[in-house]
Amino acid sequence: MPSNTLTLVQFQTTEHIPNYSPFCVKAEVLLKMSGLAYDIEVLDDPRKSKKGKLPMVRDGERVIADSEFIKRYLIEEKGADFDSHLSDREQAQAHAFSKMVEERLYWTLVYDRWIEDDNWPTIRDFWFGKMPFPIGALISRVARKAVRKNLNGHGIGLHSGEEIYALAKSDLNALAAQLGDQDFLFGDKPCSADASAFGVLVNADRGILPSNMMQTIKSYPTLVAYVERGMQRWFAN
Ligand SMILES: N[C@@H](CCC(=O)N[C@@H](CS)C(=O)NCC(=O)O)C(=O)O
Repeated sequence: MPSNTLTLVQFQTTEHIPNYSPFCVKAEVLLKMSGLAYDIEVLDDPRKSKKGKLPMVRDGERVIADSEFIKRYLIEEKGADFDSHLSDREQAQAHAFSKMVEERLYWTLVYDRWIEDDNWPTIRDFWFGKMPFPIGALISRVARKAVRKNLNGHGIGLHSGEEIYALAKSDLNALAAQLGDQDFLFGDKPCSADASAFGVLVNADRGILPSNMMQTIKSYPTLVAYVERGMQRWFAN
């Protein structure tokens, strides 16, 4: 029986990384930033969630699906304040940065993990390896096909790997330039855009799932330090 009214429903956590889903990390960071108490429930099949994806938050009878609506819910219904220390212009820039990270950089990571042939066997074994043969092999093939379709629907999957990594680099360049010598994207205090950026960057920097981005991000010492700062601040225990 959960002891807190708020429950974050997300994929299995691991010792290597807060969550292999950047959006689940984002939601958990927002919860931590809000100071509200919450429980965690693991759901490994996102099809069972309200919108077919994770994360999701449960508050008593209410179910809020999607990290952006979770953010809104925390602000509007729970009094959380993530961005009021930013000027209107900074809030607009923070919004643009979080959308760049979620709507573009995230998809380069998805490509990297699921489509890049060198990485796929590790990813396949990690997600589907525990399923009995031939079910795991079959489901992994169907899942990869669905991811490929999603990437093509987004448009990014129509590019070559080289082009996709170039797009990723331009997003990483923008993040590194915005960060400069600050602790967080807009100064010494984190805002909601940091929850989005940290979610993707910690996935690019850490964990046992290989990705091309993992190599790339090492050439951005400020981003690596940013990930470490976020880990210390939000996931030290
Ligand atoms: N817009 C959603 C995106 C969530 C999302 O894409 N979640 C992925 C994991 S990172 C998921 O659940 N994928 C499962 C699927 O598509 O089957 C949010 O902000 O929460």
